[in-house]
Amino acid sequence: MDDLFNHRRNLANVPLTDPDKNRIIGNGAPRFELYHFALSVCSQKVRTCLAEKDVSYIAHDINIQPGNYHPDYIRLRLLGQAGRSMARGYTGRSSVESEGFDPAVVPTLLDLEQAMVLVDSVKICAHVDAVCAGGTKLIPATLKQSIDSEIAIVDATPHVAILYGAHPDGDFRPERIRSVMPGVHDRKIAKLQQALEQARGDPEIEAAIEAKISKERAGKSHVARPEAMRASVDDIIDTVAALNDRLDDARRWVCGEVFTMADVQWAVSLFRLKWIGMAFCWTGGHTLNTKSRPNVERYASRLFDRQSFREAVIHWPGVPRSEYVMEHYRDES
Ligand SMILES: N[C@@H](CCC(=O)N[C@@H](CS)C(=O)NCC(=O)O)C(=O)O
Repeated sequence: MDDLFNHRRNLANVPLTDPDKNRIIGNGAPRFELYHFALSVCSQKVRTCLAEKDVSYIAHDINIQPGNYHPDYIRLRLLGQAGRSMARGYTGRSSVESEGFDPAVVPTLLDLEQAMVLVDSVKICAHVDAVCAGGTKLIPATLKQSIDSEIAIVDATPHVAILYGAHPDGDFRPERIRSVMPGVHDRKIAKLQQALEQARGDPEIEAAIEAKISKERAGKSHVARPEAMRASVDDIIDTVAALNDRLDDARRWVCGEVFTMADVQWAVSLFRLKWIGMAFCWTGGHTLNTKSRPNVERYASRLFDRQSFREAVIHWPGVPRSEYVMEHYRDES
């Protein structure tokens, strides 16, 4: 396994030479290598987790838009598939647990000490917390059950649907997203078809790319169906309302007095909602949701002030700003 790990890692890293996008984060010898994308929510969860743990890692910011499917990256990622079935359908969610394994996404984490390839931000974050003694203990055994239950809720939130698709009764997404998303699935499929032609003769990569094409076709159909998009947005509004009911003044963080992995995941999720124009889930005053959710509002502002989150998301180079989050950049000189 170590030979295969090293071989695939070396090949995947050949094109990753731009020093601004391929750099070491933190001090000391890096224990991990992370393939990620600045704007990707799942990458943001992992970066925030790594910042909380205060570990050093090699970060490769790979451009996944509109689909930079380098076969050597896919080959490396496939080492982390671990028997999971490939994702072929689309519900607007990206949970590996419910949707399956996608060979052409970020994040992927390498544990260089264990020669291990990890896919799925949920599993990656749990692994990092388990093997790194330093920094914040993010999954203390006494809170594991409630942390897992919060993480499952965030993991099942249809973040992907609201990025790629417009609400049929009014597109609230930032202007930059509204202008680039039309036709995105067709552009991804075209790129994948090119990659498929290049991969002919390598059945492992062919199967992976064919599965990804099926998923993108299903994605195209989801965002084109008004009832599917309405359901995705309603699902998120309900999820935030339920979070509001679980939070109260006595709880600083979602599982109690200590900051945990559940807060890492909620920070990223709630910031994405705000970034995309869905802060109305807790501020109310919108035709899609009139009710305010004050517990979520207070909780979100605590999360967005967290140092790890500011470093890994708000001020991470390459995370585009949307008109909805400009207040978080006011302190810049
Ligand atoms: N649940 C998976 C999701 C991975 C995923 O869907 N990543 C997205 C970004 S958040 C991606 O790379 N999308 C690019 C594409 O599908 O082409 C995880 O947490 O690792």
